Amino acid sequence: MKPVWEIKTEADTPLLSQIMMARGIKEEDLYHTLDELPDEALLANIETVAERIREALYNNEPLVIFGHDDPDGITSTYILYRYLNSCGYQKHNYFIPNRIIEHHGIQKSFINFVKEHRFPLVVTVDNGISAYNGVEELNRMGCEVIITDHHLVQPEEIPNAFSILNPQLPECKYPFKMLSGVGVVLMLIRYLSKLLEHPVEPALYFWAAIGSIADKVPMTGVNRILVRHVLNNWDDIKDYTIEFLQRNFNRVTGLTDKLNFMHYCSRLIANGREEDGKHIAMRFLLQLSDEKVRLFQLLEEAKNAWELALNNVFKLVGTLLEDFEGEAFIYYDDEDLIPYTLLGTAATYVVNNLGIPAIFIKNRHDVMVCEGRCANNFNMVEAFSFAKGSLIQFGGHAKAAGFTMFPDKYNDFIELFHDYLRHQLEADKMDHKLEIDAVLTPEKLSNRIWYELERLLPFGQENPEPIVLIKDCTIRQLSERFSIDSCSPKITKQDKLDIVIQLKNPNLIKILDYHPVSETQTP
Ligand SMILES: [Mn+2]
Repeated sequence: MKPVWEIKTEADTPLLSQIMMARGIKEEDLYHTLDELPDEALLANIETVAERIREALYNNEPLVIFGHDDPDGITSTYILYRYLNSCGYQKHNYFIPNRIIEHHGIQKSFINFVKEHRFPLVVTVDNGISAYNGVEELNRMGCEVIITDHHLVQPEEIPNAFSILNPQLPECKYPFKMLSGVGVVLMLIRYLSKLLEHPVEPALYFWAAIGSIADKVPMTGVNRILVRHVLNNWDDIKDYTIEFLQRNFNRVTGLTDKLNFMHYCSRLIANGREEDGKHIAMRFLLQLSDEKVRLFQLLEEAKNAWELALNNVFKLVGTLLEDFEGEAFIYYDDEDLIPYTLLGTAATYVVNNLGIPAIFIKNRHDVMVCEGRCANNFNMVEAFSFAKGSLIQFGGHAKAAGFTMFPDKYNDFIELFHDYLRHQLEADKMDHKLEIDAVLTPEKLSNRIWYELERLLPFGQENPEPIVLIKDCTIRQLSERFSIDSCSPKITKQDKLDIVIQLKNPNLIKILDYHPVSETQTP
């Protein structure tokens, strides 16, 4: 279905002001600083959580941070671990579960780890809110559990934890709900720093920004303030790992370079799963000796292998999408073509290309696992919740969620999912709108325009890269100035068209849609 173009701007003003007008961004929105962050005390239970951690510190009581093996989970674990280090505490440990070996959340290996080391206290980061059974088991062993998480709360299955820190809790008054896992941990650390009168190192903001970017949280509100704070105070960050990594990266000067470097960091720590709660990225981050070089090489190799696997998945999904028509994309990987850890990425690829909800299902051990992704016009958690009668466990965010299910429930699930989809489609008819931020003539195009827009950085969810209508233009004109992503083969290079592009970086654009010149209606 062809989208309807919605031009929300007045042409003939500078590009930046066109975009700001279209998005309702005011000048002052671009200048918020840490001083304007909401008071962390507004997070429900933060006092209970912080006091319990202080008690552990003062009594030199062992505790273990239970993380998650993605960049959000790694940075969450790392900044809390490092903050406790900086307080002079020595009884803290960490455990990063391995999703290749075990299902998501608190599983046998972690229970055994806690049993073996007799930890009286667990702090989960970036997970835990759906670990009802895991928390029960830890409680039975006499272990107290503090949950810090940012995933959606299922009110009928809230774990019996000692306390829970999650902006998604219904009783939570914190005004910004879309923090990443590491964002929640950072707010806890900021609160602790007042309680303990011990400062937060600037580098912790850098790692919190890395986790937030990687987790694709909306780049608005608190998240935007965090990332902008890091970009604007780059030189104040003293961090051995960042200096080490910058030596292995191109020169970092402008804002765009800095963000590219941050994306690189997040990709680097996206790999490194090991067994028994260890993780190469965690070991790399914590390592100060020469061993750091070797761990870095291991991470680089893992990153390269991962990028290769990713490309293969994109190729595969690309062929699946050729000539696909439908309101949702459901794929059962019965031939085991997509690694489990790339299911979510495969689904994201579909959403980016077709704009429809996508779910990828495959067998894993003795159950089926699924990752679902969607755009703003759908809610994946709600869809799974609708079908929960056929699921073992589900959780996540509106736009990114997952579940496990017994294989004999597959048909039931598919039927329920379709029911939900049909309701949803009837409810809002999913009108396809393409919101255009600015209108330009081809003469105004150059690689420099990106830099005029750097004040809008970082781009991300809810602050996407600018979408610009280029009037009366040929593909040839565009390709003289930019590399072009996903150019439809049906367009000939010389035809005069009105083309909607998205600026992806200084030299790369993506073509989103086009009309013959006569068909575009302008306000
Ligand atoms: Mn997360």
